[in-house]
Amino acid sequence: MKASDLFIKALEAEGVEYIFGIPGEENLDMLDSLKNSRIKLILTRHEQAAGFMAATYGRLTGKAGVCLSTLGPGATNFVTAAAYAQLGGMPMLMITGQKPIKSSKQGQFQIVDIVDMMKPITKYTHQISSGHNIPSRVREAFRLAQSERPGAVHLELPEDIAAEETDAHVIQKSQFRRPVAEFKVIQQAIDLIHKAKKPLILIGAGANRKQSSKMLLEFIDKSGIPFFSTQMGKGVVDGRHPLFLGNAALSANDFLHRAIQDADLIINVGHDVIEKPPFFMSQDGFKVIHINYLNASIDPVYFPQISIIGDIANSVYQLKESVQKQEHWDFSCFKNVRKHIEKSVLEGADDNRFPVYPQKLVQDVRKVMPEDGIIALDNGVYKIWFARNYKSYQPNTVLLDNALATMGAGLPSAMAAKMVHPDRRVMAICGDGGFMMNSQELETAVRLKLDIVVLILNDNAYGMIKWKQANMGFDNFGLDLGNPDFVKYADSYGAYGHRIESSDALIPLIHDCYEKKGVHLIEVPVDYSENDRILNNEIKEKSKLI
Ligand SMILES: Cc1ncc(C[n+]2csc(CCOP(=O)(O)OP(=O)(O)O)c2C)c(N)n1
Ligand SMILES: [Mg+2]
Repeated sequence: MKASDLFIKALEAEGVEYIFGIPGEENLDMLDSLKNSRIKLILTRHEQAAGFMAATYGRLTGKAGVCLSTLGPGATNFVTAAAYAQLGGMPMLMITGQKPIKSSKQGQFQIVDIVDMMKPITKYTHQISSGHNIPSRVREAFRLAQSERPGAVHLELPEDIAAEETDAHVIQKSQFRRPVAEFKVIQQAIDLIHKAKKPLILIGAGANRKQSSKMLLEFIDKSGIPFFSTQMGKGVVDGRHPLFLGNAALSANDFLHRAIQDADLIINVGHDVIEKPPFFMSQDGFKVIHINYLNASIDPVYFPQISIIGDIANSVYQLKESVQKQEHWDFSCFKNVRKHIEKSVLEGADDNRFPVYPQKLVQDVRKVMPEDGIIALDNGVYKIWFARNYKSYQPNTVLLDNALATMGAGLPSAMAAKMVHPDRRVMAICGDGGFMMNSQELETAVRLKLDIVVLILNDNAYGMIKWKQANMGFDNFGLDLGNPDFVKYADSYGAYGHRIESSDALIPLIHDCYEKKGVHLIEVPVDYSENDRILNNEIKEKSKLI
């Protein structure tokens, strides 16, 4: 068999549905092999977007998303997406081409050492130097990408290797179960939980990776211990639960941190330090029980006393079996904090000013999205408002990146989410800055006939950095930009462009867009004038009074 045919067969054996990317001449054997495969090639307009799509596919399915590029410039375009998958814990395989390695007449033209370049941003990077090794290398790449902690892997397939003949056979996936925690450590944890006066549960990104919602809900209901979530842990347990305190959108000085400071034990389910810390540990502060697939990485702000290592759902199940409500537990402060947060997240929901108030926008989006609707956020200051104020009802319905926190992933991740969940409403929410970093993918979305709505929050600036600039006492300088006419821009791609002229217009327009189907882009002028006052000052002052 031709080596590139075997490569595609190996991908099929892994259950691959799509390959996102842009082939170059070094991938032409592979492309030809793909012709007869059930795997669909999804051509994008930039490799970075293909990488974001593959990573999001992996994030939502647990199976590595696959993307393809040529050597040199195509492969270097994958770098940000690789880091996005690696830091975000999203399984993703990049396949890149290369000039022939046995003999080549092109000197060093376009040659970059891609395998070496990928080292710091992948779990595994390898050049395939013989057709014979394809089955084992592909299997190993998938195994590593998909095992905890999931991340990015890379295989380079040189042109001459792709074209050679091989008699190797595909290696089938092996069956395995995730290891589970030992009962002794569960008992130590239960002792600590029972002795604590004010235990508090934190739900982080790891709890969103596999199914752990059911067990967590049972643990929370049986123990009655209140909980909060990190930005990437949103939705694991319904945000409408009466014991849900809120979301750690800011790292410090929000209302929620009053509860965290009051706690003497945090039961951390699935957070690791790669996601922006929701709190900082100190020597004389609360204790932490770390529950995750892997042991905790120690950091100046994170040094848990007990680690329960193994399948999260099983660990939580074991805890649930043994936990008993304790008379001496005192949740009065947490309950008080919850009251303040519940009020605070709705503040501004009825503020009809135009340009639109971000707090109102968040609640409007909540109103139009069904329980299982997915919002995919790019990175900008609005991410804080959504993380803090938007209640998520189901796992993985808020796709945001608080690990690499890159701009540019909002639109591609929404597109991949719609491909994985064609029956759900999906919305991309981007700033004018982040949207323009991958706006060319509007063409891909139109070509794929995806039904998505893209909100562009327009402040004609890199607003997030303006907000930080103000927070740090710097003058307002260097962050304003100009924009295309977004309505015409969308129309020129064959998408539908809209601009709202009043705050009230947003909800009916979004419903219309979903009914009409197709790719809709809505420009929403936003009023960020109070970000600094509220996020940097008011919340801090008010939280001191709780
Ligand atoms: C690729 C990348 N470049 C730069 C940054 C730093 N950064 C974070 S948010 C931001 C501004 C975002 O602007 P915009 O998308 O317009 O959103 P806004 O905050 O204005 O709502 C910048 C420059 C980043 N996170 N990622
Ligand atoms: Mg902006």
